[in-house]
Amino acid sequence: MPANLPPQYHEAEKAFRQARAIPEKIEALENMLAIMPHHKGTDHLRAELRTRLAKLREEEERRPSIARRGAQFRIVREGAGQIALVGQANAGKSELFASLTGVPAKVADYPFTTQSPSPGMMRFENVQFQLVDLPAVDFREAHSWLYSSLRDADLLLVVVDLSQEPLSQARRVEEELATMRVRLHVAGDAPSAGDFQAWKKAIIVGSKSDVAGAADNFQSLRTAYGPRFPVAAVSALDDGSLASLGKTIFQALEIKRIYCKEPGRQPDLDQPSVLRKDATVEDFAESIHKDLRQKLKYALVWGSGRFAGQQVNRSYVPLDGDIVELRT
Ligand SMILES: Nc1nc2c(ncn2[C@@H]2O[C@H](COP(=O)(O)OP(=O)(O)OP(=O)(O)O)[C@@H](O)[C@H]2O)c(=O)[nH]1
Ligand SMILES: [Mg+2]
Repeated sequence: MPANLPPQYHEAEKAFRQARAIPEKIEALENMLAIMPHHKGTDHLRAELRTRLAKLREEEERRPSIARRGAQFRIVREGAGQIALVGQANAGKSELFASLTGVPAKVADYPFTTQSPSPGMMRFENVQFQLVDLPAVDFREAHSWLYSSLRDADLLLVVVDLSQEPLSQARRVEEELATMRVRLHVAGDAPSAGDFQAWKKAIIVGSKSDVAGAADNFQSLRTAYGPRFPVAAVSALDDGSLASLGKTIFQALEIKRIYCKEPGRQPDLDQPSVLRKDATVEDFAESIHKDLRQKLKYALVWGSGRFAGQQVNRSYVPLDGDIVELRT
């Protein structure tokens, strides 16, 4: 192994080692080749990587086309979080997606209606989330690229149909996720190594709450899953249920909105910075400009402070909705 490879190369190599699906492996190898400097010392390694890449591309060509479409399905993230819809066929994912985003989606009462991912933006107050409608989790042909969509998401909406027995559906979803080495992350559980490659925060969503029997089914869903996950009931026909899902999503993403105030000016309340819930004033400063973390001396806070405009230090953790004036 040539010694003088840049650190980015080792990162790309790590991504290659962790990649499971062929398109991901190909992408990681391409990155490694792009990063590797051209000189005598790297000739041998370069040739070796090219051979591996050619083999993977051949293998990829031989796979059925639905499995291969993954590479062209990569979704560019937008907004305050990317949220993937996961569930069995006919669970109501696409109907929910269309109701929440306004993006038309094919909805039908036969299984495997959705065959490719579709992104759409959903508004909650003054933030936007990106929802990704996906094929059914038991659509095995799509597993190779479905895995990447799930891994990229910040949060999963596990959709189960309240017109059917919901617990067996939820369990089936967990089983299918496990075959892709994705596991639902329970609050308070420390992600550990082991067989799972992705631990994902999740909301369990009971869909079609307008149908007969839905209330009883929701009750058993909440009893079984409520202690470990946020559980919500929704119907495409009930706007209130859709609106309250927005809040549940915001909370599950563990984010907050911070408004920036310039000295002597009014804060801009339309454009919050969206940060992790535990972010400090100095994290906020860095999100505004990379040099600001260094230059920051103190900040003034309106909202969570004991009084308006209270002076706080760089490690202060502001709350959702706080206004912060940075002083350098
Ligand atoms: N009553 C009622 N029916 C719904 C609701 N949401 C979806 N449905 C019906 O459930 C069926 C399946 O809906 P889809 O949204 O296509 O389900 P899906 O989970 O996207 O299914 P696949 O794409 O096959 O994985 C359709 O017949 C919908 O009309 C709802 O809120 N209430
Ligand atoms: Mg669908």
